[in-house]
Order: sequence, then C-alpha cells, then structure tokens
Amino acid sequence: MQDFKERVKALRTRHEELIARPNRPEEWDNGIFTRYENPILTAEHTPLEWRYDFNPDTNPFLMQRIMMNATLNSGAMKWNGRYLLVVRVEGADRKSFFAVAESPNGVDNFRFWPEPITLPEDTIPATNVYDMRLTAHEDGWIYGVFCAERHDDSQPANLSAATATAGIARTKNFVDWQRLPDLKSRSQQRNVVLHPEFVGGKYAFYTRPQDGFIDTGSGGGIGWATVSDIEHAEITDEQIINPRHYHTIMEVKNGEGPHPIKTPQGWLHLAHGVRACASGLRYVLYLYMTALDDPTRVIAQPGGYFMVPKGEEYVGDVMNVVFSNGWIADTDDRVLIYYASSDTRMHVAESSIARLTDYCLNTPEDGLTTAASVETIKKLIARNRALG
Ligand code: M1P
Repeated sequence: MQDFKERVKALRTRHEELIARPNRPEEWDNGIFTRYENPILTAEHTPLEWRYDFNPDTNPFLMQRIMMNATLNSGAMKWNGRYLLVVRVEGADRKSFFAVAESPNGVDNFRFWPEPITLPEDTIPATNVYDMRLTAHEDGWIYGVFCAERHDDSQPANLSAATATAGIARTKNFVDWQRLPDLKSRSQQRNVVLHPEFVGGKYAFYTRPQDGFIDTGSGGGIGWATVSDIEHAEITDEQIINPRHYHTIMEVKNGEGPHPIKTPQGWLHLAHGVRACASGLRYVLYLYMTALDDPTRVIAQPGGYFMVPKGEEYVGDVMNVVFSNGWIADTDDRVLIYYASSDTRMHVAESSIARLTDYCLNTPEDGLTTAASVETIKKLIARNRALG
C-alpha cells in the first residue's frame, strides 16, 4: 500500500513537471516564423485521471487502464484572455475525441480541462470525429466544424470503406455544445471551415469536396460555398477557389487550415498541401491571401511550402506530416500557429501579421516549371548584385 502511494506520488510529480516545463523559442528561424523548442501537448499530457484507476484495490499494479495514443490537429482560440485549444485526442482504441486544453501564455503550461467534451450526435451517430476548426462567428456563437466519419454501408464487405462529412456544433462556453445537422453536400467533405463573417448575408464555408474517403478524385482543391441557414446547412453551389496543381506541393490534395485572419491587406489563409512520394503522402503547410471585399479572389499565392516537418517532427504515427487547423491572431500583431507533427503531437510556432503578409505578398509565385524557377532565382541574384 505504501509502495502504491509512493508510485502515485512519483507519477503525479513527473506529470506536473511535464506540463509545467517552460518552452523557449528556437534560436534560429527562417525570418518567417519561429518554432518553439518543445511540443506543447503529447499523449503524456492528458490527465492521469483519464488513464489510471487510482484505487489500489482495483488497480494494484497501477496500470494505465485506458491508454492515449496522440494529441493532434487542434482548433485554437483566445477566449476571455486565455489560450484555448480544442484538441483532437486519440485513444489507443483509435477513437478520436475533443478535449479543451488551456494555457496562460499560448506557448507552454497547456493543461487539459478535467473532462473531454461531450459532443451530442447527429441523427446518424458518427464512428469517429476529428480536426475541429473553431470560428467565433459574428452571429455571436462559437462554431466547431469537424470531420464526422462513418462506415460506408454501401460496401458492407469492405471494413475500410468510410464516409467523411462535415459535422457542425456550437457553444458559448466550450462545455455545453449544441449539435446542428451535418453539412449536406453532393460529395464527401473534409477540412470544412466556417468563415467568421456573413458574406452577402449568408454563412460561408471553405470546403474540400472529395469523391472518396481518402482520394479527392475530381475534387479540385479548396472550395467555397454559402448557405442561408446554418441550422440546416446545405451546399447547393460550390466553387473551387484554390486549386491543386501538377508537380506542386499540392498535387494530390489540399485543404483549408483554420479560418483566415483578417488583415489590412486581405484575408490571410493557412492551408495544407499534399503530394505523393515513395514513402507515402507528404503533408506540408502553405499560405495564401484573398481580397477583403471578396474572400474567394486569391490576391497572393507564394510558391512552395511555408512549413515542413523538422527533425523529430518527421516521426510519428503518420510520417512526414505537418497539419494545422488552429492559429491565434493575438495582441501586438503576434500570430501563434498551432500545428501537429506526424499525426502524433502538438507544437507551436510564432510569427506576426506583418511577417506573414510580407511573406505572402513578396514571395515569388510557383512558375510551375524548372525553367521558371531558375529564372526567378536569377532575378533575385541580379537584384542582390545590383546592391554592389
Ligand atoms: O494523416 C494526415 C491527415 O490526413 C487527413 O487530411 P486530408 O483530409 O487533407 O487528407 C486527415 O485525416 C487529417 O486528420 C490527418 O492529419
């Protein structure tokens, strides 16, 4: 019994040390953003009460009764002065669920709220839910739009056949959630994001139409659709605003990250691009901007990626992936970018509106051929030579 108590004490001490570990910015950056040294959330950060039975009679070996596998793709919002993440937590049973983690400064000391979110179901319950994008909409609600995954019952013999649909829920306090009917769309959808403002009096969604669960097929990129009634959201008309393209970082597919940030120069978007290679799919992050008076009109599209995995970020459950569905435009121009590496753990990088808009507006576009890339590099060399 004494031994049990000692082990519980040691477990709690180690857990507290992990959560309270200070995080520092990396010394060197690329001028565009600065990574922080430590992951901000891992499976080990989840509360011990979610994983251990602390009764020595029923758990004499102090085993983890429920194991957590990963903390990844998190929605983010500054709320009442606190930095909140709605984290996708994945258990050892492969089920993802949402849980709020809160930090006083946005870069360390992220602490989970005591219980995961209880998300009401739509008419047909989902098998799995993940990747919530948060939007404080001008209608006064905080919306969470996420992927709801169900088995594709039209293929009963195929246990891997699934469907992806955009689930919609809203809250005022992150504890009580009201579930709205899933977004109705002709195709499957993942990476659906609610724009924070009404456009022409309607709600507007960034979409990612896809023919199948994994393959986008004829789904040509990031789409845009408006709906009049968020309580019965249905896409009748969808336009592609940011298409994928051969031999680019988004040849296979792309998807909107969090909702765009409004800046004086335009809407600033963070998205992911996917290409195929011998080791599988490579997920990278990129930025683009659209016009303030028309969020569907692209006004800047820097060529190539903005962020790729670095060092140990390459390694995890799904290798070679960085993915972001949360960022916070903070005070003093500061932008905190929350991203997951290899579908395993959460990180933060810091930048500013000034840096990110400069990057978007002054990075050369992708010329789409080797020859064009060489010409772009030569122009920069010539400008530098002219400096003397
Ligand atoms: O495994 C990488 C990512 O794959 C999916 O993203 P997309 O729909 O763009 O292919 C999602 O399942 C995402 O959660 C995951 O991180």
